[in-house]
Amino acid sequence: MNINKLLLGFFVFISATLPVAAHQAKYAAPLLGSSEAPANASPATGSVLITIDFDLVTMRVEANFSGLLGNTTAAHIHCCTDPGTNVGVATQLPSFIGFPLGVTAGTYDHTFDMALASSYNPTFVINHGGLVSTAFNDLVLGLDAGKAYFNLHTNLFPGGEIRGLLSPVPEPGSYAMLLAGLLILAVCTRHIRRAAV
Ligand SMILES: [Cu+2]
Repeated sequence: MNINKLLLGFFVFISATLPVAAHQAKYAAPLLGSSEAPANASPATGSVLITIDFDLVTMRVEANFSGLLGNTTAAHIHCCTDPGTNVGVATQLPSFIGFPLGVTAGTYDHTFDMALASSYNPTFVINHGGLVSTAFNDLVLGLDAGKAYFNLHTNLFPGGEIRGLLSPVPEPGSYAMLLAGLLILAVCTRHIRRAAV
C-alpha cells in the first residue's frame, strides 16, 4: 500500500463518517422557574433536548419535568429573542402534540416533521418568510444563536412555570470519528515508514 492510497482511504473514511454527524444539531437546556421572564420561585425542575435532523427535516423533542406547583397546560418553543425577554411561539400550538397536560411531572419524546406547516405556529411562518422552509431556517438560526426557549406553562403560571434557553450541544461523536481517523492514519504511516527503511 502506498501513501497516496492510504491518504485516499483516509479521506473516504472521514467524508463517509463526518457528514452523518454534521447533519444533526442538538440543543439543550435545564428548565427552571428562575429562567422565566420575570423569574418565579417555582421549585420545579426539568430538562429538554432538541435534535434537528437536516436530512430528514425533523425535530425531536425530549423533555422531562417534575415538582411543578401548577398543572401543565402547554409546552412549546418560543423564538427568536434575546435571553431574559419574551417572544411568540414558533412551534405547534397550543402545545406539542401528546405532551402530558394536567400533570405536575412527566416525560415527553416526540419527533416532528418540520416540512409540515402543522409543526409551526402559523404566525411564526408568516413572520419568517411565509414558507415552512424559511420558518425552519429561522428557527434553526434562532436555536444556533441561543434565541429560542422551551417554555412549560401551568394553570398557576399562565406565562410559564419553568423554561430553558436552548443552547447548542457540541457533538462528541464527530470529534471521536475525526480522532479515530487521525489515529488510523498515524499508525498506518508509521508502518509504511518502517517498511520503507
Ligand atoms: Cu409559551
